[in-house]
Amino acid sequence: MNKADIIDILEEIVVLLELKGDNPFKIRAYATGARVLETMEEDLGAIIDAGELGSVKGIGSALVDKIETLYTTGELEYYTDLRDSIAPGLIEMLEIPGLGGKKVKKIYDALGVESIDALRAACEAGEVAAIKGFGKKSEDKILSGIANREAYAKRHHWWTARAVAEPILEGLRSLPEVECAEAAGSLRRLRETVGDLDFIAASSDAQPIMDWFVTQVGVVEVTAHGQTKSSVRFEGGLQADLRVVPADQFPFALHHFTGSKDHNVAMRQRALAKGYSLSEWGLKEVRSEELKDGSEVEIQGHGITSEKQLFEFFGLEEIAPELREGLAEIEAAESGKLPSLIEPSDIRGVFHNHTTASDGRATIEEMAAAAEALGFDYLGLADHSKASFQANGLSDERVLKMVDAIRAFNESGESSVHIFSGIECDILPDGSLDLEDSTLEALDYAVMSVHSSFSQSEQEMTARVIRAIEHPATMMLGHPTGRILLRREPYKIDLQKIIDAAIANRVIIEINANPHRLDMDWRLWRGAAERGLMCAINPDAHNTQSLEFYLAGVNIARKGWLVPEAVLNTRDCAGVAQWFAERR
Ligand code: DGT
Ligand code: CA
Ligand code: CA
Ligand code: ZN
Repeated sequence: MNKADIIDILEEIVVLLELKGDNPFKIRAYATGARVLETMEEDLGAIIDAGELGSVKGIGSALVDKIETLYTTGELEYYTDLRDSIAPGLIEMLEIPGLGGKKVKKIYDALGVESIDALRAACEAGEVAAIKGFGKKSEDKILSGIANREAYAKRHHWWTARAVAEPILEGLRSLPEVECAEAAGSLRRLRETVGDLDFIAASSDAQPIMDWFVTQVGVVEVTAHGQTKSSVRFEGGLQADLRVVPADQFPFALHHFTGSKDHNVAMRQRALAKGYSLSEWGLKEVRSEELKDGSEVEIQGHGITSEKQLFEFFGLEEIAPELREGLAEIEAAESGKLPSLIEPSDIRGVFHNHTTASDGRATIEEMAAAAEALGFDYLGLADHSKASFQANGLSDERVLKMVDAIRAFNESGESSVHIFSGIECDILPDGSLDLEDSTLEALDYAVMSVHSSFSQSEQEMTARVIRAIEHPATMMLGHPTGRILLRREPYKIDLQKIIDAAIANRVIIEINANPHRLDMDWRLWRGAAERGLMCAINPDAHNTQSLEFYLAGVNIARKGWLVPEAVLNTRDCAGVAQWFAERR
């Protein structure tokens, strides 16, 4: 097991021990151990191999064994036993925003509630507000957390859904009976969250495909097993439908089940205006004389073998699935005005990533190597600033040291990737910045983000962020609504005013490409870019693997109709350096 996963388990042990009300010294030992591992620069494997883990400061004797066991076997009986010793309902409660181990324990001790349903009932009866240390406000927060959790439980992050869909799709395509197969629906439209998966396959022999589908690894329930349609549920709750159609229907079925519903409605209207009824099976001419005498009109494919031909049949350019949201894409396709969307290969580097200097898990060297492996020309490192103390944010002094370290790295010639030195500087509650102007000036660029006082009024929050945007050192605005998809609602903010201020001050707004954020939302990008807003795709990576999130960011940029020119990451290293320099 790698270091990052070991840290996750140690941190989970902390929460579980808190929940049990275990000895505070023991709890602190695990918390300290996790933090020490996080900031450890040496290779964990090398230390373990040398038998030196026990002499690392902050790693107590009880932890040495456990970390070594996790490292070598990937498992830890102590941890699984601990988890099993706690009622599953209590562990579920930890998923409610704002409820950690200590609070869940307080509630349990006071009221004996052991499930989310019981917790909701207790909140509704005002019993939680009466517990010492809680109040009406935290009770309301728990209630809305439960409500959101239920609404959210039905959907899944795109990134997770794709990981489930990919092996199924590959498997389908490799079956001898399958001519072609595609994942349709919201997954194909690159929506930020996915309700269920919709697979379409072309074949004249559906039964073996159905039988294969319902016996896949990860299927925990088969909800339908028909001749041409089956439905299953995977571990983790995601459901999937598979439909098998004859090859000549495939483009029509694929188009129909890709949706969106609004897009389909608009396409059908267009078809009707041209004398056809369009469905998932094909096209039917609408001839009034035949309809009158009651004779059947045949459904035909009109020689259409691809979605491209289907669009062409109706005088349209091919519309990329991610644009099919019923937002005037058909009008644009009719007049040849669809954008040449940005593609993953346009991305030359990314900004806003973290290192071990704050709460990231990889060093400058490791991040640069990972960026190089992705084929990037440059990498922006933007660790947290000091107000984000829980993330080990950097003081002015530490920022300047980091600038030196990055300069030394660049001069060492160790990597073909150029590092831009940045910061993710906190926007304080009054809109002032967390670092001195002189510190900010020493950097190549600065991303400004809100990480505190989320409950300000819309007016306060909007004024706060605009004040930060107007600061001359601000080059990018980070995750402008703070939303965590399926978990935390955006804070209240007037984004149209923010967009206007960003354009007026030549500030870039990021697409935070973490699959749990995807903030700013794709729905706003088309209009904003038309008005001149520049975008940066920022994975907000806290480890080397997460640099890959840039792909989720490109998805959102495409959904937002963005062309390469609107995105800073498509410029080469010199172009980016020039953009930063001109902004000074
Ligand atoms: P999801 O699963 O909630 O993330 O979203 P979708 O878009 O995947 O929706 P889903 O799975 O219910 O249906 C897949 C597609 O099938 C949908 O995007 C459009 C098409 N479709 C489903 N129901 C209807 C309908 O009642 N009318 C029309 N025109 N199309 C439909
Ligand atoms: Ca779906
Ligand atoms: Ca579906
Ligand atoms: Zn942030």
